[in-house]
Order: sequence, then structure tokens, then C-alpha cells
Amino acid sequence: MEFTKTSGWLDWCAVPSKPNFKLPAGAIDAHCHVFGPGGEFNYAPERKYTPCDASKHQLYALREHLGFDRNVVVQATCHGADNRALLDALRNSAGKARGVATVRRSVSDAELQAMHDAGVRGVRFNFVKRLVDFTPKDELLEIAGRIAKLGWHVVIYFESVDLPELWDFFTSLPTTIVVDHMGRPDVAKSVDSSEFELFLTFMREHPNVWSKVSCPERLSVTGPKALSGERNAYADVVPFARRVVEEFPNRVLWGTDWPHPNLKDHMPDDGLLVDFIPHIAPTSELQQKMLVDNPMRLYWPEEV
Ligand code: 0GY
Repeated sequence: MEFTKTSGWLDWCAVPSKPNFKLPAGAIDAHCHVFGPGGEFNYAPERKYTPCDASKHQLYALREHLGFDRNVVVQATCHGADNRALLDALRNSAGKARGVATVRRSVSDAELQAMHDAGVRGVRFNFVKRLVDFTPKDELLEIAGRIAKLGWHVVIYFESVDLPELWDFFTSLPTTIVVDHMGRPDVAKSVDSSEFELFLTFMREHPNVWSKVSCPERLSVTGPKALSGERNAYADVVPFARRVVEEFPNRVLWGTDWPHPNLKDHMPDDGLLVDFIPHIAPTSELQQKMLVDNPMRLYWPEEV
């Protein structure tokens, strides 16, 4: 079937630079997506955007180019709860990709088991209103209870202003919880603002909560321009991500977010994004935890 991209949609960067930062051996890109290809895996009728295609082959080529060893592929909302493209990517990864799916209450135990066998280790609950329609909390709790039995975790995506309202629901979840992109802080505010402090408190009080310190390109106000000729793009996001990494070194993950859905101003150079890492995780010990040890514990525990 033919699809027309959402107007103004930016395609992913076809020629990313080589990062200066050398990733540690076994590094995992723990947040990325595949889109279609739409001709093979239709985009969901209920989607809020239509992306450009971004295939598993292109994702795995980027992994080699940047120097990652493995991927965690996260179901994107343009595929709804149709996980075929995700499962196809996992099954064709030679064991180098695991995944996070989106499911509805109607999913059968046999379908969950088939997803587990393909490499799914989590489900994503999305609360970003521009991306999804509302799902009742009792449905999400029911799903969380079922996937907990498989040893999976829940990935949550929300805007920072919505954390107070969602707090009780999040803290009632029975699994490990992984927050996408630090709960999307407003980086125009101070890193000491009450809003970001609430997020840190959320992590402090709940040892089952982890965070992806990803997506500077999505959170940044100053944008990709480098200061003083260095490869230090998205500098305004650094204090936020660094604070999370330094306080919770055993509960942070990092990912490229390739192919970067819904960016309207600029498309990041993925090589430059990798060069963001040493600014937020300045020691080799922190880098090893964030890029290798933590994602291995969550997604490949049998190898740890
Ligand atoms: C991200 C961010 C976004 C989109 C999605 O599944 C999605 O459509 O996650 C966004 O638009 O902020 O993590 O990819």
C-alpha cells in the first residue's frame, strides 16, 4: 500500500558522521525504532503520523557505522499494537536485538509467548497525547500483571507536566519501569527546578524506576550547534542527563532514537548524538554501566 508522509516530515540522516567517541565493547543502543517498510508492514489506521520508511537493514547498518553491538527496538506508535515489523526485526537480528512491544488487553498468552521467543522483554505505555489515544488504566494494569509473569518490564513515555497526575498509577505497577527520555524535562527551566526535582524524587523513592537519558535533540532548546568548535551539540540538555547518570548509574540507559520520529526543526546527525555520551557520562565506569552493563541486565539477563 502507498503511504504519504506527514507534511514537513524530516527523513533520517542518510550519511551520519563517524563519532569521535569510541563506544565500549558490547555497547547497546537501547532506544530505536523501525518504521515499516509500509509496503510490507502497514502503518496502523489509528496512527497520529505517517513516517518515512526506516527498515531493520538500515537500523542494523547504522549500528555497525556507529560502533554499537546490539539494539533494543521499541514499538513506535505509527504501528499501534501491530508488532509485526518489530518482531520481524528481532527475528532477523541474529540475536543482536531485543524489543519492547505495544499490546492490548485482547493479546493472547500464546501471542505473548511468541513475542518473548522473538526477543520482546517489555511493553510500552504511552501517555503523550499527541501520539496516542487514551487507554484506560485498568487495561494497562491488567497487561502489566500479565507481562510481569514473563519477567518483562514496562516502558513509560510521558511529558514532565503530567508526572504528578500519573504518579500513583506508575507507582502501582508491579514491574521494573523504564522512563523514556527522563520524562521529557523542560530544559529551559533550571536543572534545580521543582519539576525536574519531582522526577529525581520519583527515581529516588522507587528503586524499580530506570531512565533513558536519551533524546537531547528532542529536548534541546539551543539545538545542535556546537560551542567553541567542539562536537558538543545539545549542551543545554547535558546538566539534566548528567545529573540522572551520576545519581543513578545503575539504572540508566541510552539510545539514539533513530529514525527520530516527529522532529520538525532539524534531523540529528547520529554520529554527533554519540558524541553527546561522554558529556553526560564522563568516566569510563559510567559509560560501561549505561551502555553495556545496565541494558544487558534488563534485556539479556541470561548472559550476565
Ligand atoms: C520517541 C519519541 C516520539 C515518538 C514515538 O512511538 C513513537 O511514535 O516514540 C515522539 O514523537 O516524541 O521516543 O521515538
